Amino acid sequence: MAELDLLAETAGAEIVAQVIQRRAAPDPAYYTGPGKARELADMVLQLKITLIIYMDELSPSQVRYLEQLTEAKIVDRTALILDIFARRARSREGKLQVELAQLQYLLPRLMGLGKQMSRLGGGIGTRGPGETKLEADRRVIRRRITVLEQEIKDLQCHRAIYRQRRRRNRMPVAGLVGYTNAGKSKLINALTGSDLYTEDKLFATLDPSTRRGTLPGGKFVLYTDTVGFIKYLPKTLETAFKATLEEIATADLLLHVVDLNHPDYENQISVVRSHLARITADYFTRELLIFNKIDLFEENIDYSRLQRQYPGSCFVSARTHQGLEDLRQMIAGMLEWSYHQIKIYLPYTESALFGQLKQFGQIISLEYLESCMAIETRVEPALADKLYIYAAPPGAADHNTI
Ligand SMILES: Nc1nc2c(ncn2[C@@H]2O[C@H](COP(=O)(O)OP(=O)(O)OP(=O)(O)O)[C@@H](O)[C@H]2O)c(=O)[nH]1
Ligand SMILES: [Mg+2]
Repeated sequence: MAELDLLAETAGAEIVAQVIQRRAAPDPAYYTGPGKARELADMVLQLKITLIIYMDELSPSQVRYLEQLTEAKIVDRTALILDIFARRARSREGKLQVELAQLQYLLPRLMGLGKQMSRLGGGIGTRGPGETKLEADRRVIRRRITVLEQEIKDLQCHRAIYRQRRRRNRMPVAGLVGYTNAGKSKLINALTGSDLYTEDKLFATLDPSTRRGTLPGGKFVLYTDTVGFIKYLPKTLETAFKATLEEIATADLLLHVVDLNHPDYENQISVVRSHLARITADYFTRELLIFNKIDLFEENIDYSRLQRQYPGSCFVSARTHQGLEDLRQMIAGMLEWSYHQIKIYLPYTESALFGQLKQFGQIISLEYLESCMAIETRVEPALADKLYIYAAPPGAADHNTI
């Protein structure tokens, strides 16, 4: 319920009352029991309430019955989140994704209305007067959905090309993931001196953006910001934003930012992990858990207990920059682990590849031979793939070729 408050505030609502009812199952007509619904109607009058937000998804007929009874606007949590996303969307892709999610939310609700109307509207075997129009509406919506899906796919192809170009540059990528409002954007700002938008409300970031930072030893890393997670993310939004999150499927490292000051942070960790484990198979091998906002604690934090519970995690404040040097060390360390140590015999003609090696790899030994350089090096997997063809000394490879 506290989170629902925050969502409502983010959407610009002012909260005047909260109502909770314990029930074995939702009432088919009023969601709460009819008695409780009438109580709500009284509250609407007394407190001049204009909007009621429900925690669960409501059926179209529940919305209609409740609107009739209370004369307030009825919204469920999914509609609320969709509304926030619609306000926040900035990029073309973000806007298209939100529109797609909204239409997918709307479509089955129109269907529901259609059935209702045809029953009201006509005699046996005739169509209700509203029905033909609704049919047309549905067709328009379906067509729009197809168009949106295609446009989103095109934009994603475009982004994949950029991603490949970045990969060709051999810069390792760290994706920032986490619950909404954990401080992902602020942490990127702290690490790179950028100015990404941050706010103490939910879903400040919708679009992925990337900034370059430096690691100890002078190597570069790219940090990619992503949309935050929330418990019970509406299905339509999950599908719409899945592709955006796939950006991080190719990241070398996933920095999972946690708001340590949030009363429910443990639960938030599980929510994020279960979402991500579904998106990327080897999530846990690439996760670095970062507890943020440690500046908000007046007494000492029991770091050793948290370290035991979450081994390999680290503690920072994106606000005061406390712990950032340790974090950079850990990022560099984790990127090293995934590095391959190989020995290659690189022809002098491969100067471009040698350039990449010097810039992005670590050269352990280098020997100038007659026709090539013998190099022992540590490089990230993608570059190692390119270098493996030079793993055999010149001449030796010929015997193996068929
Ligand atoms: N005190 C304190 N506040 C922080 C810290 N890091 C972030 N915040 C605040 O927490 C709020 C959320 O920060 P963001 O960086 O917008 O969080 P986010 O994870 O990007 O959130 P979304 O994009 O909305 O999912 C902002 O008001 C920040 O100023 C921190 O280390 N200490
Ligand atoms: Mg953000």
